[in-house]
Amino acid sequence: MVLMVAEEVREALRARRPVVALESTIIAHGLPRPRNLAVARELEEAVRREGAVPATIAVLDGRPRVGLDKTQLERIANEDGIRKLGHRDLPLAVASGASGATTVSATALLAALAGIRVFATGGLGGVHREWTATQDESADLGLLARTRITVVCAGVKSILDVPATLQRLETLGVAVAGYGTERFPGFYLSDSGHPVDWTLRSPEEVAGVMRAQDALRGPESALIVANPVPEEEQLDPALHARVLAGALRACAEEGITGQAVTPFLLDHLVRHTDGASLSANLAAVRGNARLAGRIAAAWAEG
Ligand code: PSU
Ligand code: MN
Repeated sequence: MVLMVAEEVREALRARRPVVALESTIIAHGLPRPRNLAVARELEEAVRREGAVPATIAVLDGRPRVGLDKTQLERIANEDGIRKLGHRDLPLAVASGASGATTVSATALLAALAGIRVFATGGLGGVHREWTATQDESADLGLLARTRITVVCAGVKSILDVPATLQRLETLGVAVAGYGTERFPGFYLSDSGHPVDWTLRSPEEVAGVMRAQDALRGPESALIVANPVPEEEQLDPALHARVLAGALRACAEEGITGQAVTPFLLDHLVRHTDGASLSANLAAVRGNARLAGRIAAAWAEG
């Protein structure tokens, strides 16, 4: 098979021990160097502390890899020219021997192919503001509508049109639950200002929903577990609103489009909040990795 699954991950899957998939776009394109490599390692460590095996996913020299060793993780963090790969890019990268970091859509697809059921990320992609002009909606949403995976995230990135994204998830039939909250989290913020219809309060409850998904044999869609960043670690909402407005303006003025939009906005926020957005982002991802580890453990129990 074209998929290269690391030995440790393969062993864990065979023995039905908990495994958590981690994406690599956040490392290559979502966080500044050299902090990104430290974060990549820290996320794997957070998963391990919950008793699960981490599987960071990327494509290196045309080979999709599920679980990276030390050198491979360093390449994703530091190599120039690492591409950003959505799921549609995978065959192109494989056939041409390219190297790239995988977004939520590509990571979820490869994780599911490898037999991994739980996946942690920061914030999902979604419907961008200005959608009527650009039609920019992340491929994450469509892929999650047809992939049986549980994604632990801090909601969708707050640079997006959050209510439009929630509506798209409803239309696409993707299950969404708040974790310990009745509010949909806002990535850098604990509360996006929008409610969720369902709340789950323990890893066992999440695993119960996953089992019900399988028992119902409905469409092979995902479960989104929206886990808020703790309030004391969130970005100041007033600062967030102000800097985001500037970021969106700069994006339009500089004519940034397509795949470059998300990395541009995230980077603008880091630079204009004196790193505060980075701290909030890291707190969110860390919490998600931890929770995903616990969910994977509850899932493996059953
Ligand atoms: N979450 C983060 N940082 C990121 C991303 C998510 O905290 O960089 C990435 C994910 O890989 C997600 C991608 O799939 O951004 C969405 O990009 P786009 O809007 O171009 O689909
Ligand atoms: Mn996009």
